[in-house]
Amino acid sequence: MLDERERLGLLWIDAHMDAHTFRTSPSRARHGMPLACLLGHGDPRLTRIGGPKPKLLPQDVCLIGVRSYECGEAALLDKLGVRIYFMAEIHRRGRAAVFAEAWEQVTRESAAAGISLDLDTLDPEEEPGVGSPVAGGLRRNELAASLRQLHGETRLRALEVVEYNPHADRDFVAARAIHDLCRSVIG
Ligand SMILES: [Mn+2]
Repeated sequence: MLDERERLGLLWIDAHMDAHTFRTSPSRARHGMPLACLLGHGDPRLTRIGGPKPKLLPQDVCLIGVRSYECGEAALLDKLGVRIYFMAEIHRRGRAAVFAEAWEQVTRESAAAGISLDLDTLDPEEEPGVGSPVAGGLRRNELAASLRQLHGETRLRALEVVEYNPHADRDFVAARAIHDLCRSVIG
């Protein structure tokens, strides 16, 4: 079990859950497994990277923007009690309320937290150059506004942006969007 000083929170912003194990994944694709691994579930060759303990506790993790998933991974997160904000809830309650509540959850008991941002969270109309586009996502300016809410937040220690595909990008439009999104938090 992780002690308090070791605990890190994670805001997982993604159209997908990425919470499969080899037992549940139809495709067995490793890129659908990182969140399960971070929570200590899956193949030990993956879960033990960086040491034998789980890297994250379920109560320190929130998913935001999910709208495409399979039942095996949903069942794992449900069993663990990980809070998931599906797009439907974001539309119903408002983006600002959801982000504020999720950030409060991931920092409630942890020393610090990070954000993993998958660009496929964004609506493919605005962000077509991702590996697994799913309709019905967040608008770029909405996401930027949410990240701006965290500007100056000292417990935010890391931000990763994943799924940028330079081959699908035209005239650096998506690259500039990523730059702007990062600047809205750390600029
Ligand atoms: Mn994704």
